[in-house]
Amino acid sequence: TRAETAPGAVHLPDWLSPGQQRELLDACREWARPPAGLRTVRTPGGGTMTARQVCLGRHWYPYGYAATAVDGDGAPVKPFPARLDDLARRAVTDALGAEAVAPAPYDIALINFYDADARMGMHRDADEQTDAPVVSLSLGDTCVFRFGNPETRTRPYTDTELRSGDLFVFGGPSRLAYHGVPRVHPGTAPPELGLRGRLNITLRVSGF
Ligand code: MD3
Ligand code: FE
Repeated sequence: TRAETAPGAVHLPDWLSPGQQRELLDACREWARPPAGLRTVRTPGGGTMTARQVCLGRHWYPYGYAATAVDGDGAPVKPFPARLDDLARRAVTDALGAEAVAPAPYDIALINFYDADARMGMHRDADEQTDAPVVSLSLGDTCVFRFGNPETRTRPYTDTELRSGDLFVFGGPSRLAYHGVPRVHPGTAPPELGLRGRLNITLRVSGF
């Protein structure tokens, strides 16, 4: 049930098996522990993101990357495991075909933790190598994912639900589209996962 939301934006529901979801969730819980664990991201305007974040490879700060935490515990970021590069390459191949796989290795993961009230406003991701597709994996509660357009933060956009185990790949003309998460549906995670809330893992090529 591959769905192309826009050119280069491909949704593969249920791409991760229950066993793979469990394995990835356990790994995310480990990565979330200090040092260099779960952080609250501060925006330049003085606000905070409602989704909390763990990074692998580089910490993300609005709007750039750093090898060492510049707030919180100041600890070096956790390494990006090679198996996540393998996972990202398989994901891009399944969604867009082997031609779309970037030559450079995937080397950054941003993991967002959403509770029932967390949201993500409409934004674009342009702090990485933008010719490599972004890979997004969802775990836990279902959310409303809003996919916009490359020109404006506003309409037209398409709302889709992202569920536990879903893969979404954003490449080509969709790589610089505005997108956000206006809502999480609490209590919709697969019960056997034992997760309250939602996790989203994005895999990226830094270009460093
Ligand atoms: C389209 N994450 O980490 S996943 C983000 O669910 C981010 O946590 C959301 O937006 C989340 O930057 C949405 C879907 C997604 C992720 C990255 C993209 C869509 C994207 C990058 C470029 C275009
Ligand atoms: Fe994003």
